[in-house]
Amino acid sequence: MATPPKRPRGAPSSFSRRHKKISIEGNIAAGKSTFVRLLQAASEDWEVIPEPIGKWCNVQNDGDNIYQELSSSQKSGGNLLQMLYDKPSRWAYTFQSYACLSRIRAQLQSPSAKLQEAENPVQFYERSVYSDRYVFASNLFECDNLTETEWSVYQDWHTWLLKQFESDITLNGIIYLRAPPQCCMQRLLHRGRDEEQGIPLEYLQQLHFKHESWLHHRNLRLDFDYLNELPVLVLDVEDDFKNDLIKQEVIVDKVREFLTSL
Ligand code: UDP
Ligand code: D5M
Ligand code: MG
Repeated sequence: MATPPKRPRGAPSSFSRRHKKISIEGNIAAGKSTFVRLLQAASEDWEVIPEPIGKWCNVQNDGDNIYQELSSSQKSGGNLLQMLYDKPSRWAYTFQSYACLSRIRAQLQSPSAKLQEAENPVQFYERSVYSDRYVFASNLFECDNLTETEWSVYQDWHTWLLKQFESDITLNGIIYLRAPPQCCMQRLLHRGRDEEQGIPLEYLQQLHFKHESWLHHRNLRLDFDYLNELPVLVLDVEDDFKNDLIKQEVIVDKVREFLTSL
């Protein structure tokens, strides 16, 4: 049997050359999860890495003492998302460290065997370590929910950590699901996630402004040079697409066209 040709050390594998990584960005309840479910069903070559929200709502105590300083209700709940919304100035930093850890961990998992065999494999991430920082953490800092020191420490380790995992997490493109904050508010209320029921419209407006500046106007200063040049597909999703098969087809076609252009 012929031996396969040896790949030089450090050279990318055939899979990593074919493999594309796309982040789906957008405001809370814009429709990202609905959108990625649509993509998952549209092609055998496409795989979705969902946002690890389950982990944030149910932080497990694996070690002995990690909850020592928490009250008994926090010990039993371990719902970091709820804690963030109840008391952002206390929990913003903890939330950001856990969000980043859980996203990197999810992104480092090996692609499924099926994806590795695919001709044009694509992984779609629901949000990214970049929205954590340039949308959420940055906004929490501007609203005084992260101190100057916490923001500096966060930015320092975030930059360093991402550089360590650069080759595994670097994106090939971003799809921005754009919707007015009022539309997101309606969808948020309709979804009815308990932790989010007290979110004011103003919070969605702040996050919208951050997304717009990063992905629409593209005038945000970013610490990772490649992000400034990264192709972005903007999809307006104010009109319902969940229950409209024609719109879904149009959207999937736009995604295919975008992927071909990368
Ligand atoms: N939704 C909808 N029409 C759409 C997109 C979403 O009614 O075209 C609903 C969806 O069923 C859910 C809510 O809006 O109840 C938020 O959507 P999703 O969870 O997908 O948003 P995400 O927070 O993931 O962006
Ligand atoms: O919702 C995910 C939920 O998690 C929503 O309430 C926003 C929140 N979230 C996600 N990432 C962050 C960061 N980095 N900081 C603060 N809050 C965050 P969905 O919109 O369904 O993805
Ligand atoms: Mg979602």
